[in-house]
Amino acid sequence: MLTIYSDDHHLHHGRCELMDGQLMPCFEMPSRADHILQRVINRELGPVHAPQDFGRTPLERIHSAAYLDFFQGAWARWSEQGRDGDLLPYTWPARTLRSVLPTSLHGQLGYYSFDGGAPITAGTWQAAYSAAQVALTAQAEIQRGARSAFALCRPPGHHAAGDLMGGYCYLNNAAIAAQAFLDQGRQKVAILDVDYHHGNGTQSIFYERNDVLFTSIHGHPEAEFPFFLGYDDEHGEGPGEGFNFNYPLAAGSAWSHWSAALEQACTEIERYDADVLVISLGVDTFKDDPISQFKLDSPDYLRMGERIAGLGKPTLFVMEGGYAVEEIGINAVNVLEGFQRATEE
Ligand code: SP5
Ligand code: ZN
Repeated sequence: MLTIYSDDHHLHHGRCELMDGQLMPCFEMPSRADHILQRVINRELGPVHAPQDFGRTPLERIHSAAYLDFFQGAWARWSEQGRDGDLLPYTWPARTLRSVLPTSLHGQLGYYSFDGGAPITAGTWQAAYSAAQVALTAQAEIQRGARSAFALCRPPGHHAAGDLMGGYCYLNNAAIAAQAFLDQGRQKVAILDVDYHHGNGTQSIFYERNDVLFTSIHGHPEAEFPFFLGYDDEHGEGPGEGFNFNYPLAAGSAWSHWSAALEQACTEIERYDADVLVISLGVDTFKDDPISQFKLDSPDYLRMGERIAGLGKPTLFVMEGGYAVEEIGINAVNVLEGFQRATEE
C-alpha cells in the first residue's frame, strides 16, 4: 500500500489546548506522525511518497473562501500585534448571541471555531494545507486504480466543518478527498469514521447530501467530546435523509461491542453500494489512549482492517486521531496490514 506523507506537519506544534478547565500541553503533537511513518517503514508496508500540490481549489469545494482566507492570514495578523504565543479562541457565538463576523482577530477566531483545542501557530496553515494535499495525492492514487492508499495526514481533519476549526482540526482532509472523488466522476462515496470522537465536521459538511454516506462509531456525545453532535437519531436532512448513521458507544467499550457497531455500519455501507470508501482512521479507541475511554487492543486493529477489506471497495485511509504516541504506529499500521492481508487472500 502506498503511503503519502509530508514533513510539513512539523510546522504545526501547538503549546497548549484548553481542556478540563486547564491549559494543557497539546496531545496532538508532531511525534504522532513520526511514529506512524517509522512503523510504515519498519513493516515495509510499501513506498512512501511526498504529496503533489493541487492548490487551494479542491479545499474551496469543502471550506468557504472566507474561512480559508481567515485561517491563512490569522498568524500574520497576530504577529503584527506583536504577539508570538499560540492563537487560541476564548469567545464563541453560542445561543442568545449573534453569528455576526466581527472585525477583530479574536472575534473572527471565535466565529470560525467551536472549541479551545485548536491553536494556530506560525506554521499551522502550511501544515494543514500540506495535510490536505497528502489526502488529495492519496485520493489521486486510488482514482488511478489502486485498491488502497494511506494518507498520513497531520493535523487531523474530521472535526473541521465548512467554516469551523476545533478538536485539533482545521481542514477536513477526508471530506476534501471525498469531494475530489465526486468531482472526478465517482457517483457515491461512503465514509466510515472509526476515530474515538464523532466526526462532527464531516457529518455537517455532507448532512444534506446523498452522494456521500457518513457512518461513525464513537464515544457517546452525552459524555464525550464533541458533546453537541453524534447522537444516533441524526439521520441526515432533505436529500441527505437516510444517509447519515451514528453508532455512539458507552465508555469502556471493547472490541466485542465496537465490532458489533462496525457490522452495522458495514451493513449500511453495503446497502448504499458506494463506488469508493474513505476511512477516517483514528486509533484513539486504544485502551491506553490518554484522553479516550474505549478498550481496543493492538490486535483488534488487524481485525478492523480485515473487516474493512471485506467491503471490497477501493479504500482511502485518512489519518485522524490517536494520542498513545508510543503505540500509535503499531495500531494505525495494524489496520492497514489487516486490510492488506485480507485483500491478498
Ligand atoms: C482528531 C481528534 O481526535 N480530536 C479530539 C479532540 C478532543 N478534544 C477534547 C478532549 C477532551 C478529553 N477529556 C477527557 C480528559 C481525561 N482526563
Ligand atoms: Zn479522536
